[in-house]
Amino acid sequence: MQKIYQSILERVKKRQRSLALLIDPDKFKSSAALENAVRSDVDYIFVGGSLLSTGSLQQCVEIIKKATSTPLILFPGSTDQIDPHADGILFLSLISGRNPDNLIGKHVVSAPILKKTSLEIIPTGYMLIEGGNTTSVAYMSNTLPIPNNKTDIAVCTAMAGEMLGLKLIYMDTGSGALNHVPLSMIKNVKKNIDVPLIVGGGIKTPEQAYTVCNAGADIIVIGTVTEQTPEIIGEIASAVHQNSSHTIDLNE
Ligand code: 1GP
Repeated sequence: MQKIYQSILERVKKRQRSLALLIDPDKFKSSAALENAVRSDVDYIFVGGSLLSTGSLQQCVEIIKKATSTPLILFPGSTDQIDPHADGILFLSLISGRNPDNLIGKHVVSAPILKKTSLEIIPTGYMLIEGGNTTSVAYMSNTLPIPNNKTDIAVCTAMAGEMLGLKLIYMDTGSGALNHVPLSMIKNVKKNIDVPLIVGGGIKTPEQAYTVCNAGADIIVIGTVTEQTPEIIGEIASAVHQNSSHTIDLNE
């Protein structure tokens, strides 16, 4: 039973935009972001990072599960970021890149581990978009992000991902990116796919969250800004949920 994915589909059907909070176990030093998330109606919590050096994924998952029943979804940067106590996992194919390890190699390694868990596995086409600086994910994945003015490449990549059977498309400029994914790119990708669209990276204000949703993102992901200013989570959640009643004009 694909409970999380079904909830995403239902929210998309009702035109409800969703907010996901990304928690990087390395940066999870205080629970301020988590406390704000619990208070602020965050819809999903993602946990993971491009590189874990000091933090403990297991400890992080345990603390979050104790604090909230919000669906906890692993967003793994590597095959060792699997914890059976989470609710689900984005099974990521880095389709914007040409690194075979991120297209199939790591999946082969993690498949037998995942098979032994009851994690909901959500096949996700992950697309890295150039966001104004070199992010950890671009460096660690050894892939080239799609240039932010190459909307046609982004659209064709997303369409191919959907045709391959991936259930979500996640466009990301990477954690700590200077810029979020361009609005015109979001609009064009959204127009050309039917699966839900996640957009993350470089979203720092409620206004940006609103416009990114308005451009066509079904779920937006925020991380870095919440590590610096945890109290902004409530304002961003309001902006995202306020957008839910708004009818998106994809022809704008
Ligand atoms: C990164 O999309 C997430 O994968 C969140 O990015 O940390 O820049 O908010 P930020």
